[in-house]
Amino acid sequence: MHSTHTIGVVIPCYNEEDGVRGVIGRMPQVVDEVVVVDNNCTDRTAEVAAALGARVVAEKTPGYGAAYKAGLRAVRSDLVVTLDGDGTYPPEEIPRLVDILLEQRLDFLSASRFPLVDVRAMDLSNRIGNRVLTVAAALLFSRSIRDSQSGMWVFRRSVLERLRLTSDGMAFSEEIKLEALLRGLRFGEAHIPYGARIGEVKLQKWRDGWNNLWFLVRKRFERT
Ligand SMILES: Nc1nc2c(ncn2[C@@H]2O[C@H](COP(=O)(O)OP(=O)(O)O)[C@@H](O)[C@H]2O)c(=O)[nH]1
Ligand SMILES: [Mg+2]
Repeated sequence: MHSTHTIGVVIPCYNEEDGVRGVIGRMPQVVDEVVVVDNNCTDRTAEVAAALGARVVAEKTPGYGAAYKAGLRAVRSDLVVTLDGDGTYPPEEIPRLVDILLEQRLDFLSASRFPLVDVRAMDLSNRIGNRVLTVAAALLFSRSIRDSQSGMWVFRRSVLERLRLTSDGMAFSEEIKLEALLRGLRFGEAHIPYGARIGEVKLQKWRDGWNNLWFLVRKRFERT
């Protein structure tokens, strides 16, 4: 709870039993609600999350976007925060990011990982891929986003009904930011430290990278 606003965190998980334990353990006091999406996990993610007090929502459709759509339907708090179940995004920064959202009267705040505080947190090919996608988004949509692929956002839950969110895959991350910008929401970015991952990487960089680029092109020319 921050002043009069309740805060809910949504964490999409595909086999993140070790990561999610750490992430929930790092949640600051201001957080009222933690929703963990169990995206067909075959490990103990759901049990671990429930034992630590999270509400676990099961989503059978595989993919990062599908997991988020289920989590965003389930969360009830006034302000929604998202992050990965792998320990890379800092839960400790939630109070500061919420302050920025409220003080600057924003609707949607995206946490930017760049410039990287710890270069070991992201390998070179991922850094290049991120750059390519960010430049492509800027050229196609004439909007500049410093970190188009960031998975940590803070927004008012009430804005969700204004966003058209379609992607079931990794493109969900760029989609939600572009939707926020294109629908005229008050959008901002704030820098956060990004750390190395706990557990196995789920991103399939070539496949997901191409899909995300293709998604941007399609979205650009589908626009009405
Ligand atoms: N890639 C992927 N991630 C998923 C899926 N379902 C849930 N997730 C979660 O989404 C988050 C992002 O995945 P991650 O491997 O950390 O990708 P990265 O942060 O872009 O390198 C993690 O918490 C995953 O466990 C899925 O089907 N695919
Ligand atoms: Mg991650």
